[in-house]
Amino acid sequence: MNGEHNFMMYGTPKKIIICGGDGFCGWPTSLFLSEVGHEVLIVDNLSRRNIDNELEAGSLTPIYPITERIETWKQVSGRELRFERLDIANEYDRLLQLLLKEKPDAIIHFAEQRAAPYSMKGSSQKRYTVHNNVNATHNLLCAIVESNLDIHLVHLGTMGVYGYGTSGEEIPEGYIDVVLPGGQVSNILHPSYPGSVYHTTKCLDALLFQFYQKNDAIRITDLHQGIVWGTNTSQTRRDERLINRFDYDSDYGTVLNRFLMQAALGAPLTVYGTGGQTRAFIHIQDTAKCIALAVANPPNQGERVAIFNQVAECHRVRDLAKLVSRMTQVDIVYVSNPRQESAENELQVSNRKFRSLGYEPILLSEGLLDEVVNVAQRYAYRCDPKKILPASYWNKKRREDCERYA
Ligand code: NAD
Ligand code: USQ
Repeated sequence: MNGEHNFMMYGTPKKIIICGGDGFCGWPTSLFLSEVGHEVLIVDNLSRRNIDNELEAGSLTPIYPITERIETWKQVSGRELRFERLDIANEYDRLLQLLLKEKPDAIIHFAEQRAAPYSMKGSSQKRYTVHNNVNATHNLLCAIVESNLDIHLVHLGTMGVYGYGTSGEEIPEGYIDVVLPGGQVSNILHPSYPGSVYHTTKCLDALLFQFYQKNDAIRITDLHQGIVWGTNTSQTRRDERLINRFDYDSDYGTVLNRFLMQAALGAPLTVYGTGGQTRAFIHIQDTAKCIALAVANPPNQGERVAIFNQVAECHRVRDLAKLVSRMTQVDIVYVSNPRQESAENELQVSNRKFRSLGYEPILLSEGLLDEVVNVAQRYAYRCDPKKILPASYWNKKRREDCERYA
């Protein structure tokens, strides 16, 4: 697998706060940034672990408590990670004090409720997602301004802000030329067209970034990431206690990881609708690598929000199912779609900006089999099959259709 790193690419060591550093993307990124020489402080309120309890659906892989994770990393690498339990959406004063005390060079912001199905489950989850995500982002921006420090904010956004290729053209990186009614050409934020309450919060984040950059000249990078697949990285593989989480349930499990787990159980692969949605994908090791590149290449002060598409390749959902099915001889089942989404879409995405910084993506063809054998099959005994079928519906009609054809 293309997992080699030239550490020179990642610049000089910095002090970095990683909000959401206990999560699926945050944990391996924390280890990677520590490995390349940065000083890392993880901030997390552990809400994701609580949602596991609420949904009665844990990670397929056995994840260890955050303190044990950090002690293990010290044992295997000799490097120090620190942890602060803090809710960045609801504890503004503590957040500000932390920035004033630590004076970080950069903050990486993963700390949001990130599952589209969970955000559509019911009014309490919709309201929680908007409250948590918008306040988390806004509190970080306010605290950076109030601290008077020059802190580079790197945010994990989503490809879903673009609306999955509605224009039929290659999706550019964040900005698009439009002809205004007077005939003038203007380069503006790409129009947003979100497909869930969760994706809508990422569009609201983008507007907050645009405003705070314009008003306070904060350095901001927004990474529009595709669906992350894979579990482990060169760092998390170094000890069982560093293992990353692997969500497989219908609310948090993302499509490819769900297919891998279903294949390991010998359960049919659940394609929603026709499986005609095309999406962008990236391996978890590349998530960490791209973030390290973003930290090493901040925008200049006063420059508009830097937007990168953090993706490796695009695939149609039914093609992914066929690929996994060919590899494992497991059947495919087409189930009613619980989501309000187009039956088919085309998607082409530019990732030139990361490519120009030296990013060489890991492709599905390189790592899929390893995931099936070393993760999904190994931990299949921990899966609760009752958590596989959809449990959240975008609206009343989708629920009725799913129940009718169940
Ligand atoms: P995750 O749920 O595994 O991790 C998020 C972490 O943030 C959790 O540890 C949670 O406890 C913490 N958190 C949430 N709200 C918080 C708050 N108010 N204060 C402090 N900590 C808080 O999610 P993930 O898959 O690691 O995603 C991380 C980010 O990357 C999200 O913003 C998500 O939108 C984005 N992203 C993820 C994917 C993917 O496929 N997983 C794809 C594109 C973008
Ligand atoms: N799908 C199936 N079968 C399944 C699960 C999903 O056919 O068993 C389909 C869905 O209908 C959808 C597609 O697969 O068309 C992708 O679903 P997903 O759950 O893998 O991805 P999504 O809901 O878009 O969300 C995930 C992450 C989110 C991130 C987003 C990136 O949870 O945090 O922002 O991917 S992107 O999709 O590029 O916007």
